[in-house]
Amino acid sequence: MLIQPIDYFLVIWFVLAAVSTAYVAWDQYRNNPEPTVMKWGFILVTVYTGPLGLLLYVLADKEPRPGEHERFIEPVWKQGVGSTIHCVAGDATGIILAAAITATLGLPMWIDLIVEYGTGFTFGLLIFQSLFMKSMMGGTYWQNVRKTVLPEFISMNFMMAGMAPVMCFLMMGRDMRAMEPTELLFWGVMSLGVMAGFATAYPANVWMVLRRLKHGLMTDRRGGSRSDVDAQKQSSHESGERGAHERHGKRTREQGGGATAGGHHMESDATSAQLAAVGSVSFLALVLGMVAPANWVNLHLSARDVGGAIMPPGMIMDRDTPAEAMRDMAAVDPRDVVATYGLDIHGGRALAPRIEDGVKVFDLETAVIRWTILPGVTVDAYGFNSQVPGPQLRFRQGDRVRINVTNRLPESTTVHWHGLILPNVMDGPAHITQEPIENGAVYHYEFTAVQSGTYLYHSHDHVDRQQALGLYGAMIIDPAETDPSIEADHDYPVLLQEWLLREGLTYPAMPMDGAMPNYFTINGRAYPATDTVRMRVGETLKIRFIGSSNGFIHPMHIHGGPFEVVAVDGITLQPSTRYQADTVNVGPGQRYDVIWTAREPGKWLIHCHIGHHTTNNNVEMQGGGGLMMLIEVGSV
Ligand SMILES: [Cu+2]
Repeated sequence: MLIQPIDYFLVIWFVLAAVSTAYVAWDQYRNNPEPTVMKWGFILVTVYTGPLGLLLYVLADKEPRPGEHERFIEPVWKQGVGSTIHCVAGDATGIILAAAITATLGLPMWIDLIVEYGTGFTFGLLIFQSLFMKSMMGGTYWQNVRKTVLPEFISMNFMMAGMAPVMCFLMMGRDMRAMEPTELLFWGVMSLGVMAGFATAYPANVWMVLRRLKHGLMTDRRGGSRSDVDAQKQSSHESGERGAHERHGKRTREQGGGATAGGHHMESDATSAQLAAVGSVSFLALVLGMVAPANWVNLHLSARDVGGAIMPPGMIMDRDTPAEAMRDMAAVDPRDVVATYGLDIHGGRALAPRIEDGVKVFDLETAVIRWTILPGVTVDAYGFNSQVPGPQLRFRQGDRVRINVTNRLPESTTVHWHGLILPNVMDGPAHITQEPIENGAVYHYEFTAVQSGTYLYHSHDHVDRQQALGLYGAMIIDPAETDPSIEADHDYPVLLQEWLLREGLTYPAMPMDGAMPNYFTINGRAYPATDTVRMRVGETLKIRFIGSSNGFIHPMHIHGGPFEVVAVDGITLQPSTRYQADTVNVGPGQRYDVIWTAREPGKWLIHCHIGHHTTNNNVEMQGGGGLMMLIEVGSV
């Protein structure tokens, strides 16, 4: 599935690459007078570089009109292209094959790079360079391998110097789907890497062609004629006439039987000092290209470690950012979403228990859902029973309660019953009191409610990620004996949350670089999509503020006069310790039960007093956004 704009671009790119390759292959075999190995060089490079490969082919190699190939390919820049093509065809094939294999094996990136260099060098040397040379020069295969080691070394070094940084920075950049050979992005990065490698290898190839260390392009006519530019120049000198491609062609054929002395004497005029200098610089470039990225990205990680994570824009990722941190902060994969819910579906709906042998049984199931927080704005959330917040669990003090938790997330989870006195093994922290619930598994939590009041439940595995993505819900325990002094005409829980939604992807919001939230919800909705409580003058409203949010404190304020704080963290305050306030700081995990009296008719606000938390993506809509809701009071 395509989940980012770049994916659509890549589809178009690869269609163009396929068309370009088909054309180059067709034209090479149908029209172009060239040795087979060179035909394949252009075909492969066009596979990797798409329309750019086609461009190079048409501008530098494709015979413009019958009989013109020999003269057409003469310019040095074209010879340089040809030389780079047969280097890149082999090297890139080796590098890309190695990258796909090492990624699948889950090897760390720094090992990938070394394996890629080795494979690229081997492919280039043993396949393209040596075969190419052999077809040009004759001689045995191994003689040619020996002869081409140095040119291949220089060319491959420069090629990798260009390709390695592209791979490191893009594969381990924001969108690490680029690490996965199953993703288009991986192949896109490979293509871009080959283009960079081509560009960095090109100057050295031009030099090597000039110094006759390498061959560039050449002509191979059907019926035995064969020449390259060197041979042609020679023959032109001899005959005083150019373009006679048939004339000297037979020579190379004739000496093909193993003679080491080639028909056109490929002898380089490069001095040892020049070779040493170019070789050294190429090696330095290689080292720089392979090592420098380690200053910025963590090359110890493998494709498997990062699992195709897409990181939030602005997250600081450096050379020692652990893979676990990346996975926790990564976007929810839209491909994991199993269902989409609109504004007509509310979160925190009361879940009726079934009674089994006197036990109140609740079933909770986690899943990845698309949840609407505003008209036209959805988050990819982790939900209990496909809602955000999870369903409200309500039971009575003294009840025996069993909660079956089934996990359908792409990762393990657990549930913690926040604030409750219960057996340790039922408490929920992953790896501390229980093994995490893996995907598809069920865990049975069972306890007797000894307390009463306002509580919450939430994930206690990868908490920073899972709770931030929606795994929380209210747990309301009614006292065994009702206490009229803490009851009100209306009862409304307020579960707070922060969200980070960018470019269509949902990241767990956290108080850290790059993860700061831009949407805020009360009961899974941002204002103006939040509920409105309707009541009449003289009536009372019990608001249960629940700090289900993951990393931020919200000073929750109610307009229209003070309220009375009657319970804190589920504990009912003695009448003498209850107090009046108009704002309570609701921190993560905290609960405040407050009773507000409707004194005057009108629209009264409940909102967070941090201005930014009452905006939607920094925009105020209809007077606000985010953590805001209305109490609409009618006259008596
Ligand atoms: Cu706030």
